[in-house]
Amino acid sequence: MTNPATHFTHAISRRPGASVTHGLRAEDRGAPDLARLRAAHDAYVATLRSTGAKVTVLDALEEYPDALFVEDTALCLPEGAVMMRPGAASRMGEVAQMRPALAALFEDLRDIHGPGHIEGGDILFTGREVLVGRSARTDATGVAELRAVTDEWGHSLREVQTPPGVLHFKTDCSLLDPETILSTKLLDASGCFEGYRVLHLPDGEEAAANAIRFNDAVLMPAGFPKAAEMLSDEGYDVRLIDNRDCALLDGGMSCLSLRLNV
Ligand code: CIR
Repeated sequence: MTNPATHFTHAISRRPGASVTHGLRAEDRGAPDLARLRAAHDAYVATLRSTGAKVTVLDALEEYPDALFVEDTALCLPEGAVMMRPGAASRMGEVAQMRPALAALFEDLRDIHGPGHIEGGDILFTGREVLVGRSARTDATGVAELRAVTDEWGHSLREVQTPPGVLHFKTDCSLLDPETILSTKLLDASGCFEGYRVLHLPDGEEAAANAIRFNDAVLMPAGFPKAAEMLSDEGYDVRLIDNRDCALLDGGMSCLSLRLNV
């Protein structure tokens, strides 16, 4: 049997709108190049499809500049999906826009009602547990509301801490296989990955931490040669995606899709 944390029948992504140039960013390093970002997004979707998965690409949402970062709107588990409640006020409305797509696929669809907040970028499902990093976007109340659902579904949820100044937990880590995590040294130093094999990003290439294992491929941002070589040497099928423009908006490989089995 394949592991539902690494192997997927489907993914959902959303075409970037022209308004993506106004997306949220912690630090302004310039606006993304729309044409180049769209080309990179097309390549990302094609790479997901090349693994045999069905990928649904939803229409752009101009009123939500960050809507291409669909991962933050929901958590998909084998038992069902949970609609999130983003901590970024400008992103709250993205959840209702995603709901119909998931309602068509999942019989059991839950909602985080609040008052807490939680974003999908702070959640790493490893197959053996659900790790949730508290962050500026994800608070204790939001985590507690998710825990009620994951308890019911029989998953153990462990609350950990996203390092200060890091947008999301998964900005700094990825699951490479059910036993192996790719992590920055900074995040791993918190001890949150005890019991896993951890591969550290080479110094200076921490920005490659947000990768995804998707079926037999590992998608990672181009431009980090030492990290790519390390993963290839470990036997992973590394596929490089141009992430220059999404990186200006603090986005990476995981943010651009919801990955699921139905
Ligand atoms: C934001 O600040 O919400 C977006 N500009 C980036 C979201 C990245 N999402 C993710 O890491 N899951």
